[in-house]
Amino acid sequence: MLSSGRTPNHRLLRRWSGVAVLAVAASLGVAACGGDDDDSDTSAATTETTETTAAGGGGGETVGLTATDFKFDPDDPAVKPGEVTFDVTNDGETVHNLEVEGPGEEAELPEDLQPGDKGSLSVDLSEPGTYEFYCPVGNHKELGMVGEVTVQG
Ligand SMILES: [Cu+2]
Repeated sequence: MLSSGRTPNHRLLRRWSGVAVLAVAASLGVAACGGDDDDSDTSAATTETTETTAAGGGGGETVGLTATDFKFDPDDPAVKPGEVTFDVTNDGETVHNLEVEGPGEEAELPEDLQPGDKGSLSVDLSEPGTYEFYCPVGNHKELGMVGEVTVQG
């Protein structure tokens, strides 16, 4: 009776110790990440974490765009259909924004980007085709801040 009762108990203990090791490893990993964020500057790290989460949930792609005076780089990105997130960095010396003419809607950043600022704009590009994007500030579009995103079929 006693020995038949021991075996399951041992198995249970082993399982629990395995869980405990995993839990410790997980908390160490979290602690390490938190320390990094505190030390270095990082709005960039924080932003990336958020975006990764969002992209994973929606399954959409992320396009990195740099805005300068006066163009976007790249100006001809290609993506798969879906919810596309444009991460815009203003590397210019004046205010910029991003407006995307999607298939059913046009979208732009709620606030213009000051020099050095970054912004994220998500647009529903679930239909294949080519869609124009540009900077809606002043005459920046005429100055060359215009591009085309291709949604592959
Ligand atoms: Cu602009």
